[in-house]
Amino acid sequence: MKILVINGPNLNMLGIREPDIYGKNTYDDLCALITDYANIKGVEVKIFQSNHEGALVDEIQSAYKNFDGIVINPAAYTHTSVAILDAVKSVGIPTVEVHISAVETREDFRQISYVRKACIKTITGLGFDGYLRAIDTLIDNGK
Ligand code: CA2
Repeated sequence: MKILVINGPNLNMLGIREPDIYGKNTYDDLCALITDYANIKGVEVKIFQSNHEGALVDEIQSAYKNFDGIVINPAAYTHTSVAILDAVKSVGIPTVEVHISAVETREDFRQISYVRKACIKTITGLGFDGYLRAIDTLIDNGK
């Protein structure tokens, strides 16, 4: 099984500020956690991060026929991007939405998620472990 993990803007800044919301671990720590877990589970994983909406759309499109599942944290684009929603719909690949923080307990503008409409599951508030639970969800979904 091949899983594409997509991270949106500013997630590469994890651990630098706002540790109370996102924890004190870095983006490199997150990538290592995901890679190690994928190895244990015997799945292939590619991790992609961009601050650019179009680059995220391009990456989702490139998954078509190449990946069996997508884990996506579109970060701020969660709350604004119809383009990312349409891209996920267009490839028809089972996709899980992840947020490190409990977005449902935060500001009003974080209550909208466009991509959620195209996702089989949403995981919030579990910190970095949310990505691992998303991988579990995709593995179970593929059985
Ligand atoms: O909780 C999440 O995973 C978010 O997707 C993270 C986004 C935020 O815009 C979403 O509403 C929820 C933010 C990405 C990281 O932003 C940073 C802010 C300060 C310091 C480091 C990273």
